[in-house]
Amino acid sequence: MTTFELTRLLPADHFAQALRADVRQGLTADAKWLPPKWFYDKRGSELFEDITRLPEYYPTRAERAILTERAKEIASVTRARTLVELGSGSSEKTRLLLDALQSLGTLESYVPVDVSESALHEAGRQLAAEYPALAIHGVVSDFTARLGLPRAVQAPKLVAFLGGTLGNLLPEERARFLTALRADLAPGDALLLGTDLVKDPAVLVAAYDDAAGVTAEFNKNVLNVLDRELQAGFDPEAFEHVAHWDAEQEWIEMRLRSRRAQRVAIPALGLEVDFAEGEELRTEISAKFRRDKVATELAAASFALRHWWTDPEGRFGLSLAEPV
Ligand code: AVJ
Repeated sequence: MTTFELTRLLPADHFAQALRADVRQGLTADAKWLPPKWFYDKRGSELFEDITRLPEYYPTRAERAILTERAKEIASVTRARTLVELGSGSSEKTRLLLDALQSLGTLESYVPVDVSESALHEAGRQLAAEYPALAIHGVVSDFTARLGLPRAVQAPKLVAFLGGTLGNLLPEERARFLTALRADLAPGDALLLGTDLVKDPAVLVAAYDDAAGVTAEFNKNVLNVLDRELQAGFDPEAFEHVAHWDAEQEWIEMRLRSRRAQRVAIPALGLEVDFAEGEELRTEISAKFRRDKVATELAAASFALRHWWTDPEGRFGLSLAEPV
């Protein structure tokens, strides 16, 4: 019999408080910025799903191709009883891992962890119907703040962090995140990590500035979130979507560029924010990796890279690492 339960690890007002703190900090900084996690309200999560189907946005398809090819091997190497998925979103690629672990016969429970309660509900409901033997325990959490896995998860566990979301963190945030994650793993557990790879900048920029304008809408949606949650006065159309390749840092930066000089009120924070014409607000970095960089960052957090797979075109990397 399927069980589906949902745990909120954070106090009820965590997201409201964190949003306020982030917006105050980011929009009063000299170079304005917002953390990408605020993209993902219901509309933002839907827009991201649309992005994954765009012809220009290759990472989802490339990662799925690797998982299709390697799921069986991942299952037999890890023999996981629990699959934990960080930033699970719609849990779409998860089925490949669930199927492989279920065929092997080791899998007992699935623990999706996400900031979006609506995405967890939706995915949990569907997966519960598809996997009647599986215990599903959704966790609403902010894994950039704390991971906080339910204590009771059966070992060995496989923690999957897919899609390239690690790249949304700055290098020092990645180091902190991987170290905290490592502390939650024991010998025999494993980490499955998806990372987008450095490639032709034109291909990268197109993936973040698609012809249909879906990514532009996704980017501007963060302003709708601020308008709704903080009664802010942003007009999303007063900003232009920008996708910039930073060749030195090897990351894509998404920005919102003010089309004109404007002052935006954020009453919930008692704040008025001035934008000069052409001023840019950074909304996301999406770092691109090379194998060596992944191995080095993992090693710095006491993980050993055991397997490294890419899609046939070498666009995306999937790592299987163990605690050491
Ligand atoms: C879900 C974080 C992996 O960085 O490629 C897609 C989000 N941003 N298009 C990424 C995103 C713009 C995506 N991740």
